[in-house]
Amino acid sequence: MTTPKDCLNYINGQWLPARSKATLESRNPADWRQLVATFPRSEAADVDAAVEAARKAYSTWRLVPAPARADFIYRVGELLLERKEELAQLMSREMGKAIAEARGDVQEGIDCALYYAGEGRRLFGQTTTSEMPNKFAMTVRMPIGVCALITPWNFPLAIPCWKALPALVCGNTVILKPAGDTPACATLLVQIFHDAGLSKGVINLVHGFGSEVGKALVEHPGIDLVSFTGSSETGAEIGATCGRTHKRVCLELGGKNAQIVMEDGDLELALEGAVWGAFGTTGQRCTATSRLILHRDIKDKFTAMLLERTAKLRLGAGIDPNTDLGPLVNVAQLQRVSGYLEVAHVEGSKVLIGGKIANDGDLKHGFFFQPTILDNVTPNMSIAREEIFGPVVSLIKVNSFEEAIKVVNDTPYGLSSSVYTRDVNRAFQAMRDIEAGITYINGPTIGAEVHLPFGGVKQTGNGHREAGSAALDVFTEWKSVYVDFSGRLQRAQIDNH
Ligand code: UN1
Repeated sequence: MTTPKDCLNYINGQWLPARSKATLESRNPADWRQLVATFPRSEAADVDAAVEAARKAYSTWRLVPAPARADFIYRVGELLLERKEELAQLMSREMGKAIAEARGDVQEGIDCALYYAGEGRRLFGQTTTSEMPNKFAMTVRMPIGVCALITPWNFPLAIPCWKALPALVCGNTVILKPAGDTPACATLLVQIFHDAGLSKGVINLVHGFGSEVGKALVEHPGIDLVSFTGSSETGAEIGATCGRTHKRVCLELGGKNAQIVMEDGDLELALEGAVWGAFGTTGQRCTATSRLILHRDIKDKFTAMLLERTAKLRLGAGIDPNTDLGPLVNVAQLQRVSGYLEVAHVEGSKVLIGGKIANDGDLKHGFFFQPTILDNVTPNMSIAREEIFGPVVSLIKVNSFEEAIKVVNDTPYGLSSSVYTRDVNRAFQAMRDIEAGITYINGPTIGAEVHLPFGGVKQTGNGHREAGSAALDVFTEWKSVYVDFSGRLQRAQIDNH
């Protein structure tokens, strides 16, 4: 198969247009004149068909032994590996990230496939004692049913894999609703599931707008679970609807991640981390570093080092191996980031470098924004509290380690965090006191690995974790099973007291 150009929905094992036949376009954010793909603008009727297929498939897929389900997952991993370069190139064209990072995104999907393929032979429960004689007790994981997976554009391969692979190995069936900015990546991923031989209806793909397809999925009575990664505003709406309709819901929302650099830290190392954390993926990661909390003794020196390095970063199409920063994903994101620069100005912070749309020469047909450093930022400013999702980092000066921790925690979010220090006592204090789902010691805020739980506290989520064995708790229900082999009625709490 060649790279998809006219993407379709995948429902009950068939590639289909939207019932209405309406289509939308996916364009290259580095040069919006290039059309990457067209894709269906689906509606509630398409969602109904996908839910019907997934419900039907669930009745047989849940009975397939988990190691046999895992064989398909393993095959998906092999095919992702075979097509890694093709996927990475497509991703880089479709959403703009630098090609090395696009390869990393695909690799994260491969890692996930190998991890969850192994899970097919674990899915451990517990055996335990019973308070009654001749009675056996154990717990088993049960699949939940039909899962709607609503995924973002910033990790077009890794995030659908984080969600779909554990869902499937646990015996659920899936409907994927990918972001409208990355339909071609999602289509190629689902093509790989198809090629792996998954039976019809086990995975389905419905393209379209969140306000149409996403909404129809979340409201649909045939959906048992919604897993969503995206903005806190949309997450709040999804959570409310799922609460009303009694669906399990897993939300991965915003972040306002910080890196602390203490006066005893290795400044060169902290610099590498800050540049990678703030400007990797053009700042479009939930885990991106958007605040640098700098101890007063090193602030001036570290700022000078950071400026020198930032000035050397090269903007360009992600597909060009010399590019450090690709474009923002679309014009709305460009406007959002520009809007935050206006806010930064009004709030009284100072632009040390960048701060503008970049549109010289080859960049003029893309959605590029200069890597930006803001100084004189205080923790109460909205640029220090709200997620920007672009290449903008705020510098905040602190006088002590205690103050640094307080500032890190002073946002509504709690996804990732980092501290650079050589003091082991401070490191352990940070691990204990930072309110976040992820804390790095002497590493940047980005770079989570698939076998550890991923997610955050406070408004970053709703208490669930993706990836690792924690994802199994999202995609299964526990059942407690008692087997009484005494041959008589035994009344717990009564006959033994
Ligand atoms: C995200 O930004 O939504 O830890 C996911 C990281 C990546 C995943 C980011 N492995 O930065």
